[in-house]
Amino acid sequence: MKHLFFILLVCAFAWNVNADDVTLDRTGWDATASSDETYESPNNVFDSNTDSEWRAAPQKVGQWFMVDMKAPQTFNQIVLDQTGSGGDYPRSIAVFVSNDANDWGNAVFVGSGKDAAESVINLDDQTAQYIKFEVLTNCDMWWKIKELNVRLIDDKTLWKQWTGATIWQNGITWNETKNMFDGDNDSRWNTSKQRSGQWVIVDMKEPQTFNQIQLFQNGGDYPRAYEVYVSDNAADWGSAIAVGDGKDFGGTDPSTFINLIETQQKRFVKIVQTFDSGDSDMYWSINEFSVHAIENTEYRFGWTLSVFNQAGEGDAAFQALDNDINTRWGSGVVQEPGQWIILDMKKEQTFNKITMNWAGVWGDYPHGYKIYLSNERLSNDSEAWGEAVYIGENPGTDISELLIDLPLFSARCIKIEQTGTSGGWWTISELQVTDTPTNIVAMSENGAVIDMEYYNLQGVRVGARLITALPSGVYIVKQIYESGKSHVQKILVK
Ligand SMILES: [Ca+2]
Ligand SMILES: [Ca+2]
Ligand SMILES: [Ca+2]
Repeated sequence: MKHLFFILLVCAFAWNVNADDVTLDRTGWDATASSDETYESPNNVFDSNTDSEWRAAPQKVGQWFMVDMKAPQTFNQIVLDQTGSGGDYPRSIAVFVSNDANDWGNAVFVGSGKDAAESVINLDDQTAQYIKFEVLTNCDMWWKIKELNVRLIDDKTLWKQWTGATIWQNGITWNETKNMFDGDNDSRWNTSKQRSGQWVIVDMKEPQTFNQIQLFQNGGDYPRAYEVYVSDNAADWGSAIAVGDGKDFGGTDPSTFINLIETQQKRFVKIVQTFDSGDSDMYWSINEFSVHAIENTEYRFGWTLSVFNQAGEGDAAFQALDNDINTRWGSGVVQEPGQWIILDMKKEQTFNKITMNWAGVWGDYPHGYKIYLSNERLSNDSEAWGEAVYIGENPGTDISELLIDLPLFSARCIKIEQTGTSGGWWTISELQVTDTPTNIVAMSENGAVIDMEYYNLQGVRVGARLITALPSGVYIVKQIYESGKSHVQKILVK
C-alpha cells in the first residue's frame, strides 16, 4: 500500500509540471533549405528517427533552413535534436517567423545553439506558419538537425533569458555565450586572440532603455578597441553609437564601461572588436554583460580619450575625464615630440577653451603642442587630420593648469600632439573642453542659437559658425535663433 501511494505521488507531480506543455503535431510539415552546401532531405527532421538528418557543411553566413507548418501555429519553443552529431550544432543563428514566407519582420531570436544533445530555442509566444533559421557566422563545423520539434510550453519566463551570438574562427574553441548572462562572474564567453572584426550580438529579448553598457571581464581580456551598434531587428545596425578602447579598471569591478551620449531603447546590441593582437595571447572575454540607465549630468559623459602610452592601470587615460582632480592620466615616459592624445566627444561640439590640470605634479604640462580637429574618429597616423588649427608654445614656467583659449571651433574629435622636450611625463588630471564665449550664449529669450556669422569691424563677413579659425581681434557676431530672430554684438577673440 505504501508503495502504491509513492507511485501515485510521482504521477501527480509529473502531470502538474507538463499539464500545459504541447509538442505540435508535425503531420504534413515541410522543410526547405538553402541549396548551397547543404545535404540530405530537410524533411529528415520530421521522421522521428535520429539516424536521419539534414546538414549544412560547413556553416556559412546566409545559409537558411525553413519550416512550413502548413497553418498558423502558436508556439514558444523550438527544439533542435542533434544527438550524436559530435558538436555540429549551430554556432550563431537568427530565427524569424512569418505567415507568408515573404515578410519576415524582426528576428525573434538571435543566439547560439548548444554543444549538447539538444539546442533549445525559447521565444516569446509566436503565432505563425513559417519558421526560418539564418546562419550568422562562417564556421568550419557542420550543422546537423536530426529532429526538429516546435512546442508551446507553460513556462512563460524562459523566453526572456538573454541570448548571444558570436563569430566563429577556425580552430578556436571558446565558452558559450550564455555565460555572459548567468550571473556568475567566474564563467565567461571568450575569443582566442583578439582579431579585428570579431563580434558578439546580445539579444535582450525586448527593448531596454540604457545609456551604459558594462562588460565585466576576465583580468586583462578586455577589448583593446571596439565599436558598438544597436538594432531593433538584428538586421539594420546603422552606424556605430560608440567607439572606444576597453579598460581594465581592476579592483572589485574589472569592467569596461561604455557610456553612451544618447540614451538607447533597443533590443539588440552588437559589439565589434576593431583591434588585432597579432601573435600575442590577448583574449577577449566577457564574463557578464549588462546594460544600465544611469544619471549622466557630467557634460563629458560618453567621451573617450586615447593616448600614445600610459604608465599603468593607475595612470589610465579615462582618469583625465573622471571629474576627480586627484586621479590622472600619466604618460609614463619623458616628453618627446610626436606624443599624442585623441579626445572623442562622440558628437560635434562647439568650444573655444581647452583646459588641462595637473594635481600636485609640477612641470607635466606639454612643453609645446599642436591641436588638430576632425569630425570623425581617426587614428593618430591618419593624414585626414590635415593641418594643425592651433599651435601652442611652451608656457615656460611651472603651472598647475594650462588654459588654451581658441577661436570658436566645432568638431567631434580633438588631437593634441606634444611637440616639446622635457625630463618629466605628460600628465593630465582633468581635461576640459568648454564653450565659454563670454557673452555670446547669454541670450536665450528667443530659443537656441542655431547659427552664427562673424564680421570684422569694417562689416566684412569673415566666417560662420563652423569656421575653423579666426585670428585674434574684435569681431561683430550675429547670432541667429531658432525663432528666426537674430542678435548682434561685439566679441573679443584672444
Ligand atoms: Ca530524423
Ligand atoms: Ca558569467
Ligand atoms: Ca581625474
